[in-house]
Amino acid sequence: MEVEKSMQMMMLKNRLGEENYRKLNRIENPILHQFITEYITLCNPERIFVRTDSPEDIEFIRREAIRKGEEIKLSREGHTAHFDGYEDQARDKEHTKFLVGKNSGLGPLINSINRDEGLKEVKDFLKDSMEGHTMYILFFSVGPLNSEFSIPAVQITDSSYVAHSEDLLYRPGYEEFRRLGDSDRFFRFVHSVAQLDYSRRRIYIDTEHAISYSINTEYGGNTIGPKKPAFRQAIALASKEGWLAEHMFVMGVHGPGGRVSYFTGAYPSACGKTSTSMVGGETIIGDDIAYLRRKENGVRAVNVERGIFGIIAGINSMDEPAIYQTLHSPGEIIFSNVLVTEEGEVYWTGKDTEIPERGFNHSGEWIKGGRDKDGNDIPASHGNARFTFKMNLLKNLDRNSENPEGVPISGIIYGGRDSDTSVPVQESFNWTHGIVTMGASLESETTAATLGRSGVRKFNPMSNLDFVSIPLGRYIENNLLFVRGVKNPPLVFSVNYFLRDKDGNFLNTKGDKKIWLKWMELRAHREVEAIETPTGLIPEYDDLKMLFAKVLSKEYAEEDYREQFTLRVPENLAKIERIMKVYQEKVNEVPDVLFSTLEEQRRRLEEARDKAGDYIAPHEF
Ligand code: SPV
Ligand code: MN
Repeated sequence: MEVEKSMQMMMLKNRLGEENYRKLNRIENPILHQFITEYITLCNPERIFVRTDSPEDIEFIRREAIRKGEEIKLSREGHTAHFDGYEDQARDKEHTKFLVGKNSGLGPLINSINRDEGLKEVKDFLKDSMEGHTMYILFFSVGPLNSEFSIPAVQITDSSYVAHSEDLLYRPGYEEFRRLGDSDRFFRFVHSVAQLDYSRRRIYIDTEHAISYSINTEYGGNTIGPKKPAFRQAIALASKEGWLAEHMFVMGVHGPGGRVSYFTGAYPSACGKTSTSMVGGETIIGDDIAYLRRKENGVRAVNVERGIFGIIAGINSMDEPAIYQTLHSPGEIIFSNVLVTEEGEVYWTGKDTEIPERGFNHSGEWIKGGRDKDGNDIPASHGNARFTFKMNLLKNLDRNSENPEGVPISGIIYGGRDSDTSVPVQESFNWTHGIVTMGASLESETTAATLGRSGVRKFNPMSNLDFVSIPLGRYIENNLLFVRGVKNPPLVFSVNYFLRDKDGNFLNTKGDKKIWLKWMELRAHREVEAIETPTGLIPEYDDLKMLFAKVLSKEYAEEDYREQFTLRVPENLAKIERIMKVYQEKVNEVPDVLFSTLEEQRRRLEEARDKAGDYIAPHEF
């Protein structure tokens, strides 16, 4: 054993060189050394760079990204642009799989592959994949520094763009690893751009060994280890250890008298998650992933990130002035897959300036009206073009964003997208009712912006279907049991920003979400009453009228209230039907209480319909 260990260290010294060897050796963890040795041998890089938390090392990565052309400098100080391949613009769901043994119980909604088969495939692809490349070895803390919530992570990658993005998005973890000693409780990520052969793009997740692999891709959602790969690992680890990893923002909603109440929120893509977390006047902690722990006095949460990898399309100076301003100020920002002009300016779809005549984008040289090889219009910027920055560029960053103890959570919000079913905001009767009928029943309608037919409802429990790495029923059960014995569990709410009238017009404006947040904040302190309906507790008109006037200086008509908060019984019954069917047919280990809770909701809806008809206005309750 000792001989083996010293052989390994000798090999490391040879490959790493004096300086990098010294950096690695300052972390005394044979499990880490063994992991790194294995992938140096397999990937066979030309050079290796070990990144500590020092400013010089971080600066080195920034310069590498420019030197190698993975990023180009833009006209503003600190701004760079990166392009992913034309066919590499989003998460590759088809080729993202969990490596599993026999009887994993993951069921038909979760992609998996036999571990031996998957490992063989990905290791074949990784063999010599870094020939001629530099391997970066990076350390992060997934979560705040010095925090019980956080998990150390090591990333191996040959992309300086990925390494740079990770520096903006995650807290540095070299010193955390030094403190960790020889523990094996850390996440491992192996990424190689290899030959960027998209037919061999793979994202494989092995939760048993806490290793995630990603190859032949650059897009952040596939490659940035501490983001979605870590999230999938965290769901499995949390299930073992009794906490929750959730696809949630964390934000502070500011109530009367300077009070701040914290909320988390899970919304599927394109349902308003990032824009809610950045609503003007409130403060943000995070926009994507939260870890939650139960404490005697309630639930606390942290943001696992320190930056935002956000969709840029549609950001304009009118609707989102704060972020628009940030994107036009000096500061370290990576723009990915936007249009870059000759002057080094950027343009994206929905920006409120003229579309440039020409520029450079993910398709290469671009001219207005240009078409791809299949004759399709190439938009100036991709619909999934993004910005990446550290949140300290934002003026509305919450003062508790780095708190190692997290923040106390007053409410959890589940945000779906439906045109005809759920009211704009409602509170559940209790935790179980909320988890079952709001979280586990979350759906999102496809929009014209996504491929395929619009208006199709996609089942997406807790907005987590792409990430759950354990049997889905067990994951729901973990959520149900989470607050057992907790004195002040968070309230559970649902929101729907996309309700329409018979003619297809939206019933709310973008700004209304701020009112729903303020109402939830008052509910968390029991400062307003609510009306009990079969699906949950809805606001009283007078309270909303007061909030619209105070917060938005707007008149809120009683007619609007009535239309927005009318209970739509047939649509709600149809939804229960759909959700029941999915859980009966496609999900393993479903807790009984899920079915009984949906059944009770069905009975309440039917009784209400018998008394008051299909469409029931709030004053009838
Ligand atoms: C999401 O799609 O949920 C994102 C972007 O947050 S990605 O990093 O691609 O996952
Ligand atoms: Mn996300």
